Amino acid sequence: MSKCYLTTPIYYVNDRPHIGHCYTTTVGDVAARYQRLFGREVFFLTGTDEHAEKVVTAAQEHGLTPAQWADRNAAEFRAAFALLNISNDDFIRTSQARHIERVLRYIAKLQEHGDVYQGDYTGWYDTSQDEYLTETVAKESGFNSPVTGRPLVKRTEKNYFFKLSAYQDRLRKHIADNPDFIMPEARRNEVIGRLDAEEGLRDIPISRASGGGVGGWGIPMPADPGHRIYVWIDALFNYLSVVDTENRREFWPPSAHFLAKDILWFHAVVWPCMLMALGEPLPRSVYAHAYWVRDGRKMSKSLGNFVDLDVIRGYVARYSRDAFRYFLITHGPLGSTDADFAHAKFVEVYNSELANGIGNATSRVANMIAKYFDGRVPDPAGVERHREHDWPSICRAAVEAAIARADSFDLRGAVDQAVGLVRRVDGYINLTEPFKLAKTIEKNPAAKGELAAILYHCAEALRVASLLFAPVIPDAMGTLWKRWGLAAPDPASGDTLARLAAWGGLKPGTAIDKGEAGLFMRADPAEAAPGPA
Ligand code: ME8
Repeated sequence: MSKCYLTTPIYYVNDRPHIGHCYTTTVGDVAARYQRLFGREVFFLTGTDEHAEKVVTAAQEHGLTPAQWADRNAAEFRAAFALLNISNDDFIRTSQARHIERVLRYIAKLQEHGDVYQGDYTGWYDTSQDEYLTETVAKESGFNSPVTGRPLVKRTEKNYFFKLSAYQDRLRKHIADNPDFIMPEARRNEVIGRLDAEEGLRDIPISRASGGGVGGWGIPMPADPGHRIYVWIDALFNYLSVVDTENRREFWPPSAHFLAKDILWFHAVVWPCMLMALGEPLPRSVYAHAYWVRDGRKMSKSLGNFVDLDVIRGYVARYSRDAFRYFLITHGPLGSTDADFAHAKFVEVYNSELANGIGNATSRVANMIAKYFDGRVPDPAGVERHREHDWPSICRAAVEAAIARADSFDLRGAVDQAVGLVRRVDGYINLTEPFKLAKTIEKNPAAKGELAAILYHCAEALRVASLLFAPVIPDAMGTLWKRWGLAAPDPASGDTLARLAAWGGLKPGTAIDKGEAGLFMRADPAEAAPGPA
């Protein structure tokens, strides 16, 4: 079985999770669920980044040790991901021994090979992001953090350096030769533009003098406890450390690292060069999506407009976790443009695509099967009608398109294939009017066969649609399968999409339960957004 390794950033534990963190992890989750459904063996990783200076500061403000503060917030991240039904295979915390041991080994290896050396470093430091910026970037942003707007600080440190400069040419060639290495294309062009504009990559500091505010927090440099490994270097290694074990090694290299544009440089430039120095194959793709904004403005603490965990809980409680996932995936910033989180839009999408879409179509078809066929899947045999609706081909094309889209991480494109099938089923019902046909059966018994064929095609097409919906709305599709007497796909026993989606999976005679209520109840657009905001 082919292997697929997917990752999210590991998130800082100075604060609680918000929609941005939940978004990237949901993107990773949906991509992972599609890949499992396609029959690949998936390892999906998320976790927390704990050795940042801002974790120490936040802990102090709360009268706790950094470890206590990290424990508390790491638990919040886990809870947020459980709330959203995230199917990660592991959760890495950089404070764990399994990670620390391996980071020490990687650094030692880089030192042995001469890729890490000691020297002085002076540069513009962004304390809010824990990173040094190049002179060009610092100047461009008016010597303020391009992310948070806080003033940059000029710092000089005795440091260990990584020879980034030595890998520049190889990196450029790799980016040029592999169009999918940095996605989407706009981001790739940005990285290429910056690489070309810079006077050449400078070597980067990978350590911090321990006195520099970090205290005892962070991983000490091998054989030099006076220095601690710079949090970003420590963090990037998580992707390797987690699978650098006997039974997970084959997952390397990752199929994709998912992240947002704020941290693309680290992932598309620094990380691959470190991997080259370690002699490791490079990730196939680094996928950097855009940002969630709110009502047209950047989400930030000072504006108080974050969609935070409490707001997310409110949405999940009122509309279901499936509905929240669906909105993130279909209306989020997966491409290169930012996406607005607006309540009115959420309700509109929920009603039109979930309640009135897959929810209504499955109820409508199940109700007619209940009424006209005693709740048993009718037998379509021997009836040929509406040849222009070649349902097996229509479904096959939708499945193929969904696979192609999901493989290139166009998750909305993949789920849109399911939405498209539902629309076609609705259109087919309006065209064939089975409810009118049912009234003619008494006079014309042949109409019964036609009715059976129409409803069978509708139900079977919806079954195929449900498979394509499942990675995004797994709870609702699980409910549907139970009602319709279908087993949930079990990829481990060879249930791949290609096999499951083959026409005819719904067996005539199977009992269909129409359920107490539709899969998604219609929402009231006039109701205020779930708080607290
Ligand atoms: O950068 N819209 O952690 P972090 C969309 N620890 N996504 C957003 C977002 C928004 N408004 N805000 C945040 C770090 N994100 C490092 C990463 S990885 C080796 C180390 C998401 O807690 C997005 O994925 O600041 C972004 O890249 C990430 O959160 C930053 O999380």
